[in-house]
Amino acid sequence: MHALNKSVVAGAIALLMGVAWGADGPGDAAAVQSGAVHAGHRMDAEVAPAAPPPRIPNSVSGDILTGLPLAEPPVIRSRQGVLKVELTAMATPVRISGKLVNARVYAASAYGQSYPPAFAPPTLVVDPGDNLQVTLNNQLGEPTNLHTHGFFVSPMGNQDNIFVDLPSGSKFLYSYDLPKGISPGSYWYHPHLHPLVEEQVFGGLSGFIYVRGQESFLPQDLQDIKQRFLQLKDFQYDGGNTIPATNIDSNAATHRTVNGLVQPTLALRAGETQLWHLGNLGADIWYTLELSGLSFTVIGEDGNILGRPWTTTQLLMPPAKRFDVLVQARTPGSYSLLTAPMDTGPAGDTYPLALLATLNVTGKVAEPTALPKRLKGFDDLSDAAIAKQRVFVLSENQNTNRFFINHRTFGANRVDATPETGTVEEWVFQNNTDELHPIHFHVNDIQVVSVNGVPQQARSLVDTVPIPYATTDAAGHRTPGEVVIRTRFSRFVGPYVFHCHILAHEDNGMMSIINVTSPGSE
Ligand SMILES: [Cu+2]
Repeated sequence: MHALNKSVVAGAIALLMGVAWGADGPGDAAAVQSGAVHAGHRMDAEVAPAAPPPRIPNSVSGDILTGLPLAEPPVIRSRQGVLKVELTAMATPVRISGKLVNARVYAASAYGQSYPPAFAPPTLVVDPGDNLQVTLNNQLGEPTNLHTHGFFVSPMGNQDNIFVDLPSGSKFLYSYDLPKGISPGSYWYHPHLHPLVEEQVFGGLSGFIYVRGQESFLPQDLQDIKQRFLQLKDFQYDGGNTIPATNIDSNAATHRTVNGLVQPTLALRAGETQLWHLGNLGADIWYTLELSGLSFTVIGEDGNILGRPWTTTQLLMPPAKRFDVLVQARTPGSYSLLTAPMDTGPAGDTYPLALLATLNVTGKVAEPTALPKRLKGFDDLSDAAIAKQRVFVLSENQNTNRFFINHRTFGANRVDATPETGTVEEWVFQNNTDELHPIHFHVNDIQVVSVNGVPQQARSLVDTVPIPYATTDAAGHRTPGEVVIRTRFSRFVGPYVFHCHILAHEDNGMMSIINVTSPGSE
């Protein structure tokens, strides 16, 4: 439990409503909520572009270097419709922003080139319809496997099968057949072997996958837009300079990194537009991104192109969330990419303000290009016939550190639902705990229908959605947080999971298996 700050908690709820799911005028709502959460440090950068970076409450050790130029993780691209790469998971010392720590990370090799083990491993870039072949070489000293987060592929065999259990010292070939219709956007890879997921991702095992094609939805003069992949991950280390693998405290002081660097610098020309692929690729903690009042124009979420872009000055990113955003500035100066103070509920974490990176806008004042108003439609399930409604209640026991869906922890041999292909179901999530839980759905993305009874106008499908925590009114009446989602079980059969993506919660029980069958089959 952590001290309850009512105003901040109220702000966090408002933030969720306004930023993540605002039905109308998300830009305005976000601006208002931004002020509500932490009135005082939000500033209008167009007026005061050279405001000094905020004071950083996290202690930064002397041997961690800050202010380095942002490095981009190497990119490995598919060739003639195939990408072949070997990822070696290993426990090894790596430098994170100059600091040598014992981490658990991927090295890679592809097309005769090798990529050293790194906290920010290579980005795998493919096209819709490609075949992605990943040989996972496990040198971790414990079992692991691989999940391609957000992929619309089969959950069986050697595709996105999180039931693979690869012993240390062995290799496994994954071969993912991407549908031609998979949405361009940001996906990611990470281990998914229960119950070792938190320690392996926290150790550094996560990287981006990018499906090309977002540019085709942008106007002609943005076809050659500069793109950046920004991996948001944090690290802690013990007295032996080792990232902890047990008793990880997501609420402890931590070092937030961008592409494995603490507070790097990056540049943008005044008037230029850049496309940033932002991913919270860490294990447990959240980000509330701001850029000194500059706007993020969101064109993609969780690997989905939006119907229409939306603009906000604040982006809430639970673990696993990806946003593809256009960034532009007209006035030169120094801007701070930061995560604003937030908490995840009375039983959750409290995060202080932290500077993530400094954006230097160079050149002379220049008007940026106009951004598109429309992008692409999506499979809107608002009027779909609902084959079945299911209710999932989230609860937890703080004393035993166990987390439940419908009062049960994960059962590796238990199937909790058997939807049929070709149907749409409506699922009600009721959060009876005192903290947020971001629920992630494998294989089939979902549409958010309502949040705490308020209907939502979806911008796209998503694969991760935060479920608000329970509230108690003055009379002591407790109301669970509630999110209603819909999902279409389009074509892939087989068992897969949905779970909380705070990986400590997943490892401690908050995960459930569903088995999709085709009608008439057993
Ligand atoms: Cu959770």
